[in-house]
Amino acid sequence: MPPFFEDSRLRPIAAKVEAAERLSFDDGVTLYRSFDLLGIGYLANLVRERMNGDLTFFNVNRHINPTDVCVASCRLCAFGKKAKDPNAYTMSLDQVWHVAGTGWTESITEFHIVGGLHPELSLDWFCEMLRGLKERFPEVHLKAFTMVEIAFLARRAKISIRETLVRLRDAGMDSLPGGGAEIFNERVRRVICDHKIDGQEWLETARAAHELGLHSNCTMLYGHVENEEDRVDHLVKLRDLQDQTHGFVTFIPLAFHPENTVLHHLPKTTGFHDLKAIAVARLMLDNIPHIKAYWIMMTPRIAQIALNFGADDIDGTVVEEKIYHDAGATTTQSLRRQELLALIRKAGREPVERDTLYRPVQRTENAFSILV
Ligand code: V47
Repeated sequence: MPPFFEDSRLRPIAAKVEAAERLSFDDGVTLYRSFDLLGIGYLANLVRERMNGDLTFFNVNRHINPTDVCVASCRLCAFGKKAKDPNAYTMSLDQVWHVAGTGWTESITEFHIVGGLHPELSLDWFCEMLRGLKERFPEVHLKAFTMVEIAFLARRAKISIRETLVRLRDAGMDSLPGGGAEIFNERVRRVICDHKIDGQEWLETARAAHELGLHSNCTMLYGHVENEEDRVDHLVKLRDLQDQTHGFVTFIPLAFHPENTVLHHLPKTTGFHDLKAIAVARLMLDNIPHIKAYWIMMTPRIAQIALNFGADDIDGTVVEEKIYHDAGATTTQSLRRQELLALIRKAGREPVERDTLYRPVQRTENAFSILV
C-alpha cells in the first residue's frame, strides 16, 4: 500500500525510490526543504531495509587523539589549539601506546586515531606510532588520519599524497576515517575552515587512498552556514567519487556543535534536522553501503530512532571522545557493548558486532574472532 505523504512533492521521489532509480540533485534539495519527516523517513527506511534488512552494526572501538595542537584554526572547531596554548597537549609515543591500552572493558577491534595538524610531528613519528600500536595490539584495526591530516603530512614531508599513504599503510594504517570533509563548497569553507585543504583536495586524497586499496569513510558537517544546495552538492560529489572507486564504506552526517567555537552564536541543530540528515543521506547515497548514526554526536536516544530513518550503524563504544565534548556535547564518552546491544534490540533491529570493514565479530568469554 503506497503511503500517504503530507508533502505531495515527495510522490515523484517515492516512485523513483520504489523503482530503485537514482535521485537527482533537485530531488535532494526537495527532500531537504520538505518538513514531511515521516514521509522522508519512510522512504529512507525502505532503502535501508533493501540494502541491510534489519541488521544494525556497531563495533567495539576506542578513539585516540594523539595531539590537539593544530596549525589550522578552523572556526568550526573547539578541539584544535595553538602549540603555545597552556591547555594544548601532545602525547609522547609511549603515552599513545599506553592510552591505547587503557579503558579496556572488552576486547577492542578498532582504534580510531585522529588529531590536530601539528607543526612538528613528522610522518616518521606517525609511522613509528602505527608500528608500535601494531606490535602491541596486532589484532586491532588501525583506522587513522583524516584526508586533511594525510595532505598535511604529505606537504610537510615534501612527498606525494600517494607516497604518504603508502608509507602509513606499510607502517600499519588499515583504513581511514571520514572526518575533515565538512562541506565541499568553497564559499562555506571560507567561513568554517579557511585554512584546510579545499573540497577537491579532500576528494583527490580519498581517491588516492581508494586506488591503493584502502577503504575509508566519509562525512558531511551540517547545521552551520551551509544551505540545502551546498549539502546536496556535497552528497553528489561523494556519490560521483564512489561510482569510480567504490572505496567508501560508511557515510556519517555530523551535526555542527557550536559551543566553544568562533561560531558559538549559531543555533544547535534539532532532532528533526538530525533525523532528516540521516534519511536524505540514505536516499541520495545509493552506492555507499552504510549510514552511521554517530551516537556521540546525536545522543543515543536520537541515534536509536535514526535506525528507522535510514541508518544501519550506530558506531561503537568510543571510550574517550574529545572533538565533540570540547564543543559542548553532553553525552557520555563511552557506551558499553551491552548498552549498544540494548539500544539496537529495543528499536526492533538485529544487532551485529562488526569489525571496521563490516565483517561480523564472534565473541567468546575473553576473545573475539572475525568471521570471513
Ligand atoms: O573532522 C569538528 C567534525 C569530525 C566540530 O569515520 C565537528 O567512522 C561538530 O570525523 N561540531 C571528527 N563537528 C569526527 C569524525 C568521525 C566521527 C565518528 C566516526 C567517524 C568514522 C568519523 O568532527 C571532524 C569535523 O568534521 N567537527 N569540530 C564541531 N564543533
